[in-house]
Amino acid sequence: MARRIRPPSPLRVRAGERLRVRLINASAEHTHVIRLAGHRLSVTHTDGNPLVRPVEVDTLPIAPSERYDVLVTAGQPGAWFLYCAAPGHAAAGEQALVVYEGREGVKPEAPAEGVFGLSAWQYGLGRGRAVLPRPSCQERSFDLTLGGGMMGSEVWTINGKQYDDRNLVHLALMLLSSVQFGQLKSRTIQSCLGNCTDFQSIIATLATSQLGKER
Ligand SMILES: [Cu+2]
Repeated sequence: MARRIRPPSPLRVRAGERLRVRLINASAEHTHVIRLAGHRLSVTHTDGNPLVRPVEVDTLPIAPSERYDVLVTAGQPGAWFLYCAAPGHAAAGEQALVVYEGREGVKPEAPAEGVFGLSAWQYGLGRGRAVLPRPSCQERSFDLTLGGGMMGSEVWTINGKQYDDRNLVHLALMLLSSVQFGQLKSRTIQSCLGNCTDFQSIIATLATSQLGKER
């Protein structure tokens, strides 16, 4: 923790309400372990993508840049801390008081460090829900062999070929599209583009379709 932060004003809730809480870890390097004392967190979305079904946990570790949506049922009238259970974090200010209407005078339990005995979110617990339409055309597979970087060279290649800046934009679109059209495997992108015969035409076609033009 670089410095102590000032806790925000108490969050007011009403008994029986269902709250949607959107959490973003905007730090560069800390995983924060979020907990609302006395309540379970029902994880519904990861990075904005819906899960097949919500996952109920006591704590939610959030890595840098991750986003989560959770639902909380306000069924424990009182005053509770929403806080980070990572050692030292709540004491450094990562805490907000959640107060039920009519329970303003209640003294909350102090935030407890650690997650011993508590269930924690982990990636294996959730499965993403398909939100995009299934491809209507024939599936094809393309093997893309990546080179460079950790492979020992500063020259980044795909199937031994370099791409200029313009193509990098197309490549980014293609990687986005690969999520839409199939599964991005370690070195294989499955695509449904029936007329593509080589990598260059995949990029061009996907870029076109991503931009909403007729293909
Ligand atoms: Cu933290």
